[in-house]
Amino acid sequence: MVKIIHIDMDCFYAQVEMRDNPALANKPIAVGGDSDRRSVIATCNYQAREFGVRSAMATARAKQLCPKLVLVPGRMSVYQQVSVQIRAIFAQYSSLVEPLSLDEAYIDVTDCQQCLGSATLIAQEIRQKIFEVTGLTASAGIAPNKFMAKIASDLNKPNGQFVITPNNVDQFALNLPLKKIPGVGGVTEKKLKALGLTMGRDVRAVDESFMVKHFGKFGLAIRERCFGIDLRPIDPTRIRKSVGVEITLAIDIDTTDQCISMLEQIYPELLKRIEKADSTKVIAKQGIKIKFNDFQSTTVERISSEANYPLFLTLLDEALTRSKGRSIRLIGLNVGLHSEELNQQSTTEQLDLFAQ
Ligand code: DCP
Ligand code: MG
Repeated sequence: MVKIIHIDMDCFYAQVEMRDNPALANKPIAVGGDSDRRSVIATCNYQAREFGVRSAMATARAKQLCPKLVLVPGRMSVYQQVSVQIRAIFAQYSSLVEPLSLDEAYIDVTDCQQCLGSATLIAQEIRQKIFEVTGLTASAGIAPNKFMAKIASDLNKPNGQFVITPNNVDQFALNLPLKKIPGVGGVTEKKLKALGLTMGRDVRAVDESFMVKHFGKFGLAIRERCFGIDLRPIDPTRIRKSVGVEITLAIDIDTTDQCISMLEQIYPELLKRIEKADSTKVIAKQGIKIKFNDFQSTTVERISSEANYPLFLTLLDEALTRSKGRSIRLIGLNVGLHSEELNQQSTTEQLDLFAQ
């Protein structure tokens, strides 16, 4: 039986800032841009969350919700150092480690002999070591597959862990709120709800073709999850080769102007993600992706050494010539990063603007 641990640091950037400046520890804080009206926060500590402040929220809005919020500028190089430290700890338990971001990773401990082979005890020990080495707390999820481990790591946050045993998988999947499935954002959640689907058990009651009709291939993945199935293996070679932002639209759109207004919304987020991406790589190309209302996608790319906005507009024009009367349900922008390493995959994070 496969044993997966998902580790996720608690309010990561904020916790690092509190560690390094104890004066912040008892105040609601957020890490991110301040004054600029367009800036957003990266994350916030748990005190701030009590006021409803959240990751990716506009700073202005966060300040409204929590007027005493202390804004701290981010220090990416420090977060990167911590990330190296925690990855070194994961490596003591398994060679099958798949980092998802600086503060998060899957670890396959199926063959790990330490702690009598108990994944629960291994997770505890890893969290203990993280605390000893970095002074920071992490939470863990332990489950027979990736998606359940990821959901589980949130259930006893902060500084806790949650186990889903093989015996509990079925029950957990039946009672799973669909919005907890990684990849299901606000738009998909609303659409599921409109179809009468909110829990795992609801999806089990409809057949595959229904899910494909409404959600394309992703519908099949959702349905699998509702049966507790996730066959994706841990991929230790997965390294980001591109950085992207996608937005699934609440309502399909048709005109170039509507598309441009969407680009204006997601372009700043793309720039932010590029800034955070692996600084050892350089931009080699930029691309646009459009998904039409029949779920067909098209992409247009050009060689480029930056995320050039006017060039994105040109690429948009080119992509739209392929619409043949179809409306548009998703737009994405991305840049390809150049590196010597082989065998890489790209990831595009879903930006769900309507979820906030
Ligand atoms: N982050 C970001 N922008 C986002 C989300 C996250 O810059 N939209 C950064 C800041 C976070 C870090 O990535 O500290 C890790 O993201 P998580 O989603 O794990 O969030 P936190 O670790 O902050 O909080 P939690 O305790 O809920 O995991
Ligand atoms: Mg985290």
